[in-house]
Amino acid sequence: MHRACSLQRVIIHFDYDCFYASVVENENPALKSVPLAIQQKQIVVTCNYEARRRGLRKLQLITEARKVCPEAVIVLGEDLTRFRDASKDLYNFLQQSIWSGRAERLGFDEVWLDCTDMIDYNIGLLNLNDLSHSFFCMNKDDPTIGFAYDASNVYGPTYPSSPCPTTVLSEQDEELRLRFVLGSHLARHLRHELESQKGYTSTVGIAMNKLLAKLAGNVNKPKNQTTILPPREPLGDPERTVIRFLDDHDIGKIPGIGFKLAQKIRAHVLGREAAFSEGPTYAGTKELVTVFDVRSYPGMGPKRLDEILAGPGSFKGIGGKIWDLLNGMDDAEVAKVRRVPSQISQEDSYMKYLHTFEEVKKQLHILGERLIRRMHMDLLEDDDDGGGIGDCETLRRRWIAHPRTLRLSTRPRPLSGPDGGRARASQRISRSAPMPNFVFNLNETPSTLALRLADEALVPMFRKLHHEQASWNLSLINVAATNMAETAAETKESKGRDIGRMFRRQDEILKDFRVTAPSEEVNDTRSAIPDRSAAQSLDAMMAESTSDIPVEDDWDSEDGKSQQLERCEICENAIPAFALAAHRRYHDLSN
Ligand code: DCP
Ligand code: MG
Ligand code: MG
Repeated sequence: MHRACSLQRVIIHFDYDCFYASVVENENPALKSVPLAIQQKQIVVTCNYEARRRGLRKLQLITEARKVCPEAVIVLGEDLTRFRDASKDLYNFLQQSIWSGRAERLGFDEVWLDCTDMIDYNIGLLNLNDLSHSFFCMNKDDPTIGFAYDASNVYGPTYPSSPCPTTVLSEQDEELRLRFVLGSHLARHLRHELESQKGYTSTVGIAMNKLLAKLAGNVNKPKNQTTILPPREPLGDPERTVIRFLDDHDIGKIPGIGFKLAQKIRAHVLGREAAFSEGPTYAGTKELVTVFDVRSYPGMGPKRLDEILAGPGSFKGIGGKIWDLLNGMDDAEVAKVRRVPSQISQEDSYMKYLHTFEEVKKQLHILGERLIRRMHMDLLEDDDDGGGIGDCETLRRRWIAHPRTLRLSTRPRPLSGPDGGRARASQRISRSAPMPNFVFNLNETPSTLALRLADEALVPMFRKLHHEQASWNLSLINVAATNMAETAAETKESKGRDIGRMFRRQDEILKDFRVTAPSEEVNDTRSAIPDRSAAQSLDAMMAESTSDIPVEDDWDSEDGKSQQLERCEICENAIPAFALAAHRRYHDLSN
């Protein structure tokens, strides 16, 4: 993207306050006024602000938390369903409020919105002689939808926190400032709507790119927002404010610079390995190496960074990319709203052997059922033009996408080395097969379908992967629905190509999958889905793979490119960066 253009973007970044705790509070409002902690394994993954006031912290051990605040209510948060659903609901709410279709989720509790077009439009509506009585239009088709605001002032905290009295803004900066004034009011409005309609408070950053919007949000937490404003002086350097803002940040805090990259850069600047906190906190580095330290290090630049960061896992141009980030430049687009996830998967990890075949089968059934339930949540929508006369009480749902492939992956646990030490962690192995059509049958319960799925597909796949007869030592089993074939829809986000034709065909294609009423009759759905030849037998499609499967993007990690994954040194799993600290503690505890 052209630089001048990227300077004009207005990006808003949301991070929900105490997300998991807020989800639990919204289910049970009585918990709002008491200290509340959410437990996963032996760790407090988050806690509400009442608990934080009493000394509880995120990623604290439960034992510590009980000592610090014995009166805290501790709720188990290992089943992620409620958090995932709330996350999706909030995301849908936010993405529907904006126009660009660019709304990107990171993990469960962060969303970027590209609001450039809304700001452009509303700048055009301003009466420059009476800015304090402005109206922000939220719907081009209905000029009455929106909110009144004072465009002569920014809303909420800013960076820099107060304008330098002697600075005269250039005309370009004046224009830019006005855009962010509008951005700040839009952010306030969206935060307010999210709170009043959905019950969630959030912390928001408003800036000209994704990197800065995300970091800006951290400046004032919780229930607040921060806007990065011009001036970008001195000496007319357009990036000046941005650089000042970034300079104090620890290098590891910059999104896009993960733990390993940060350690390499620190080692270079310090001239030795940088020590990092060990034990159960693993919070990061003990030694602060700031963006300023790196940027001002003699000879530092894209080329030097390329040299420092070369090695496994690095990519061509990494030096330039990281250098841009250190200078506040990030041309990455906010990803477009996706109607369906690229894949859905369910997995579980196991600390103990699965001894008997019955145990394996039980796990496959459990995972299969979770997968089908997930497919129902993510891939079904109400069929508006469905029910006919007299049919209004019947909920009709239709599939908006069909995963064509079922994949089973396992991760065998390696034997320990001859010295008793831990051997190198092993890789996942997997098998894929066509998704059996019966899983799309909505007249059967997920549990019944999952029994059949386990018997007819997952067990045979498992047998192909593991020839042993008993005592499987697996650290993980994952079942996934992949290779989505999207059904067309009217939404602008839909990828369906010939929408009209696909709509006409949809009735025919999906008639067997419609639910009209619970029925005794089980449809034979075998030949109803197109693009799958009956000749493709399970065996013929099974392809063994011994290569490591990267953690692929699904609805939860939305866009694999933006979700920072880091590899755990102990089990070598790819873990979202935000969860790595807790994940390492999990290993500590299980040793
Ligand atoms: N989470 C987790 N494991 C981690 C970190 C976070 O399971 N190591 C979960 C719990 C959090 C949610 O992700 O509620 C979002 O993470 P945040 O870091 O944004 O934390 P919170 O939203 O809970 O708190 P804050 O108000 O500081 O944003
Ligand atoms: Mg967060
Ligand atoms: Mg949060």
